[in-house]
Amino acid sequence: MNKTRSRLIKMLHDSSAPVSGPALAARLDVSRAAIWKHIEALRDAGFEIDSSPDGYNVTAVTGYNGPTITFGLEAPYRVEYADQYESTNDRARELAKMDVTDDVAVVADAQTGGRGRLDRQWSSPSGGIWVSLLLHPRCSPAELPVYTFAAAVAVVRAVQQCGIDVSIKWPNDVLLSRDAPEVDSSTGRKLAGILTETAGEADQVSWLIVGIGLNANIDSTALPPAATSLQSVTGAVDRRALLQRVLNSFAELTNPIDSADILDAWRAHSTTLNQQVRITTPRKTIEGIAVDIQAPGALIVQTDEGTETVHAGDCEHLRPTGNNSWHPSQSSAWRWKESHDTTLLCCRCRCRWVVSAQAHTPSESTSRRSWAGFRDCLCPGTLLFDRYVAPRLSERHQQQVSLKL
Ligand code: BT5
Repeated sequence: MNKTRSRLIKMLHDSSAPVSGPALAARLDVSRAAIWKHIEALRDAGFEIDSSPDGYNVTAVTGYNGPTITFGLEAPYRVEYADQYESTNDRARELAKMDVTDDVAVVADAQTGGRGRLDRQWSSPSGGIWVSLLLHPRCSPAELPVYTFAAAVAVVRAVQQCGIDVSIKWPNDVLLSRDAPEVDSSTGRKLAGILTETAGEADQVSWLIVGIGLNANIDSTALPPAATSLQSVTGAVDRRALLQRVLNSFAELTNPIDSADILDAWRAHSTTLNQQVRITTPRKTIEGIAVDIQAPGALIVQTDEGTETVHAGDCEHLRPTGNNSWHPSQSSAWRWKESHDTTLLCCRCRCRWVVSAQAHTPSESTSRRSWAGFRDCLCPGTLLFDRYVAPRLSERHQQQVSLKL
């Protein structure tokens, strides 16, 4: 966008009251006729600008393009937008090869050759969020998987603000949660995927591209059978605001990067941990229980033969484990019901807890619904959990209890 126009829209954004044409003209050092022309151009780009005797003010932003995505974006990325790219990852790669040194968010309304991992096709009709971030982190390639994890967490946080329950399947899929009310067995659950690419030396990355595909305003019949879209689940969403939330959240997680925090956030949103999984890698297939992730992005799988550390592969969830293994970062991942004794296996320190049905509910009537979201394992001797008692599900009382066993 031309400089005067972006200063003009910023002035309108920053002001809580309407700003008059003469005031804008004076501050931008242009004529009133020029201000009027800029206002018309901004309206064409999708800024709803009201004009009254007091002046101009922005009432809504409906367009999806470079200027509207930049407007109000907190994340420090320059936005490059086109209605169509073959692949935003490919465009970001072109920029990297042109020695572009700033961090850029390449955004398209549609992609004609969107790619998944291993060059799989990624269906990208108009209406989705197709974005690739060109970044220049100071780290070695070995540390990069954590950026993929950060992108998945950013997508989850942004989508959850639309009131939709989603979770992460290792390594990079964002799925509609199995028990979300919108899920029915006839539709797919994959809402988003992430493709990370890089180049550099063994000890220093030159550039990193984090490509995010999020099925926003698309009818899911236009997508592969395993996929779903926000539009099919909740109706059309404000795609610009959603993209900004993804970018802001990703920037917050990665500037500066804190791998331990990102892994903890990933664990908290994971649907893979505690599942019986089958991982297919180019060399072998591994089956077992996914018990944890480890920096920079490996999945730890407990098999009959021992523990396997898997760095890459395709992951299939087979069935819930039934053995009540639980990771302390997943505070609500496993729920204890009061009617029977339960054995818990903590994935962090591998300690085992037997939680007795009578241990802490002697006075509760068993007809009340009560369960626990486990909060932390303070080994040795204490397990912390939040206890919820709900005569009706809308009434939750939260209590933190220490159990010494
Ligand atoms: C991924 O690969 O999930 C990474 C997808 C990354 C796409 C973004 S969009 C912006 C940027 N530009 C690009 O060109 N790519 C990135 P993978 O885990 O390999 O999953 C691919 C599989 O997902 C395909 O084989 C299909 O089965 C399925 N699939 C294809 N299109 C889909 C869609 N729109 N939604 C959900 N699943 C899809």
